[in-house]
Amino acid sequence: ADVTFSTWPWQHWAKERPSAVALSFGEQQFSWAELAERTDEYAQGLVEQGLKRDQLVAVVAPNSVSVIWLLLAILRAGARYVGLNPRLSQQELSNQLAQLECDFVWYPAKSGIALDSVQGYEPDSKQALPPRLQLLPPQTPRMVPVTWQASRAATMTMTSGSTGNPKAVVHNAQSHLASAAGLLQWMSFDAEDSWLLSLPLFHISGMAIVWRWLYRGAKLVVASSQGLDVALGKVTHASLVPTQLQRLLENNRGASLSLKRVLLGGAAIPVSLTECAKQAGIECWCGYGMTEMASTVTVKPADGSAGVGAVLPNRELTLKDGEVLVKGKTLGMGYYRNRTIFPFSDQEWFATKDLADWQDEELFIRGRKDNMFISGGENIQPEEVEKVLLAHPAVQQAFILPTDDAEYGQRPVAVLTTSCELDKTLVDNLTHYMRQQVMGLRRPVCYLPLPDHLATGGIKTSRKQLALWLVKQQ
Ligand code: 4YB
Repeated sequence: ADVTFSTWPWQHWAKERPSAVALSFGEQQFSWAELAERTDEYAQGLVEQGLKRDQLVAVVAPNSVSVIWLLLAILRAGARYVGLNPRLSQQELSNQLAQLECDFVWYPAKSGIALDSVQGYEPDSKQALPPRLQLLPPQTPRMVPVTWQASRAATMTMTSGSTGNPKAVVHNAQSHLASAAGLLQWMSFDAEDSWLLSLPLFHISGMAIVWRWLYRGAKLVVASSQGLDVALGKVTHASLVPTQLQRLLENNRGASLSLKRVLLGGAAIPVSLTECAKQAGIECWCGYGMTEMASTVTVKPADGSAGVGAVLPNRELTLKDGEVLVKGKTLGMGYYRNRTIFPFSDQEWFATKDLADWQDEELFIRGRKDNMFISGGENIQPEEVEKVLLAHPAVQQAFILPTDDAEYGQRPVAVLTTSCELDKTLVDNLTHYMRQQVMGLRRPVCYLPLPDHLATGGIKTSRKQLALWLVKQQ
């Protein structure tokens, strides 16, 4: 059965295992006792700066140890945490801050973020820049009177989907902990193990790492300036998106890794990738999940097939006309807009827009409903064609996008990253290969290299950005 906490999880562990290492950052280490004490201090520091219960703090930063202190201290103060991507343009950032009506903002001193200069943020205007918080110990220590309540709104996590404006998904501690508990029933993560904060805390995949750590009372490792590759050599667990694992295997050929387990997700996971990892001694788990469900929904140990396994405890999943519907204890409280939490439209099931089917008790994701397009009357599901491209030995990443065409309505274009230059020889080779693999209208009419600025934008390449870029190429 799931563990339930009668106090803040860190206080629980400070009592149970006070001297066990909770948090590690470069040479610095904090025990659970120290962690609980510091969290209280930072929470008092925030309260002294005016932070009140149920207020919202935006943290605009890459992962760091400060971001962990902020998350814990904000929760401890009874307030709410929202992480924003520090790579957003100033304009995007100001839009998100305004849309969320944040009460406070935090960003690191040397971040290059200069919110004061953002247009639309004039003093005294309705969209005034939220005051900047600092992470400081209190001047006059006294208790923060907020008590642990797992059902109160705790975090907001932005999700963009593939189209439209980003939405803020609200979760309470209960659903995060239910997500952690269910996953850890299947994937072992013991108190002696350590999970690297290998994905950004402003994305659900990073947020979920923190709650698994809090749930288990294990160790969280935050990468120091030496970077993720070095840190990966010192942990037992990590969460990675497929392209990260691919890069890791390329850079670290044969190097010894202490990694016991890697949880993969966020995008289609090529079988060739998990097979490669296996040869390097890394046990991969293939997951399928989403922000609204506090990360992983289905999972399996990698086994050479392209499925994403079965439904974890604390989640329910069904298919309706091929679309994945989900619900359960891990479903968030709703989307946040106008200082209000709007429960997901259909109270019962949340429609994911993902298309899938079952094969022998295992879920196979076929692609997103909203990515599908029509060429000469033929339905093209981009992900289906991408899978074939990814099976070609020279292809590392593949995106199929529609381009407008007078005769066919739309036609597929392939945008790729490849292990060698995408020159005429490779294009001819791919054209020949695709002719054997897929039927006429589904074959790409042209092959383009993925531009760098879109390949490294963050954790997921945005199809929307890619489509905008593609229009400019024609
Ligand atoms: C997929 C997909 C898959 C998601 N095949 N499409 O802790 C984890 O579960 C984790 C570990 C490592 C890396 C990522 C994760 C995640 O949480 C990923 C969750 C996520 O991507 N959330 S999202 O809101 O940003 O996007 C959700 C969408 O991503 C889904 O609706 C799918 O369309 C797609 N997706 N896993 C194919 N295995």
